[in-house]
Amino acid sequence: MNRILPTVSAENLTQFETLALATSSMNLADGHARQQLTAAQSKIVAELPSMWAEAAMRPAPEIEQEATESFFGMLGQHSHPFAAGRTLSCYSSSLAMEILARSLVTTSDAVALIHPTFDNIPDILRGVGLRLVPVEEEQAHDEDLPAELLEQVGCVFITTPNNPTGRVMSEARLRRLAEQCAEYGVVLALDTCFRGFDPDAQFDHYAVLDASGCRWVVIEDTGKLWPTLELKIGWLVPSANVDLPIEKIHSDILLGTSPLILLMVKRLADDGADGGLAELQRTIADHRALLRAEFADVPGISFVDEHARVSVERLHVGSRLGMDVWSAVRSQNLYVLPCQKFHWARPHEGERMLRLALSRNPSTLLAGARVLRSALLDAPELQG
Ligand code: EGV
Repeated sequence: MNRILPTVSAENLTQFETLALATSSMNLADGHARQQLTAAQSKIVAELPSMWAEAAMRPAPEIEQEATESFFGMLGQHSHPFAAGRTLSCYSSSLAMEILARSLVTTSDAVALIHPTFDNIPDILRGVGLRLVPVEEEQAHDEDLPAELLEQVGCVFITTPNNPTGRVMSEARLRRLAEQCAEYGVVLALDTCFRGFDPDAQFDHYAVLDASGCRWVVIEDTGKLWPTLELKIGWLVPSANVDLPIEKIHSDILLGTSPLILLMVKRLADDGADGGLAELQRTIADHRALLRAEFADVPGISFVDEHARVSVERLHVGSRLGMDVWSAVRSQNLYVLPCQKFHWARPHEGERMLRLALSRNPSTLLAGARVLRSALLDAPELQG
């Protein structure tokens, strides 16, 4: 028998994710890393007290340099501009985005934004008063952007790999888009928070962007990779020619990030470069295979993003409504993410999809998958 649940109100995806945190539930909702630490990562965590002493003693800029070199290096981003003082660390990548948004609105009133994508990006950009023009993911990846679009915006904002689709912008495509942005004087902004999961997103983006001559800003993030209890760093990295008040606004908001967290990031990134990142990619691939196998024989169910390697996976629930499935599994204590809000310009396009998190322990993932599977198979109102 279903328990009686209070009616929910969730205004955005993060509020849907918060519901999953509030209970002792199976949480497959948010994209944060909640899997067990690996043995090597546990060892680093066990050394936190001595890292505290080290962080208190050493000059902060030195620690920041080591963290940046290690993290950007692990991800193939060798042409990062730390030496030029342009890798601005933030408490989170959303804060980096907020600083970018506030900077952009001083010189322009509109942004072209990839569609779909995680809804806090459009909400942050709109929050400072920017008008948004959707750029379909297929369009951004397959064709030149139309002149009419580039003439009316101050920035093109692309998430790569995209959340939730996992789609990665190729080097050739990035080069062409950057050339177009250079031609029109438009800032090219990249959110690369999920790049650690996909080797295809690890070519040296900074070399490509610099060669194009365009004005660019990249947002990097440690937040999705390691189960570090929300201890993380987001980086805001502008080009030399960006001509936006980014450093000023960054300094209005923070003096710096924690040298303890930066030291921890350095150690985790060194372990990542030493095989930890490849291990994480294998873990996510295993979890994706486990999930796909569990639904292989459920009628009307399909996985949307065949080639995705990011730590989230979209499930199409056929003719069912995602919110109906969401409610049915919620009554059994399983939380997933309904997808309509990713489609920030046209929510109905996401209304038959759910997003499931893969950065969990396999036992949680399997238990959640079984609840979802029986809900899809058993509930007559949910028949595809
Ligand atoms: C995901 C939420 C916010 C974000 C969750 C996310 N952050 N709202 N500032 O980290 O995919 O679940 O990106």
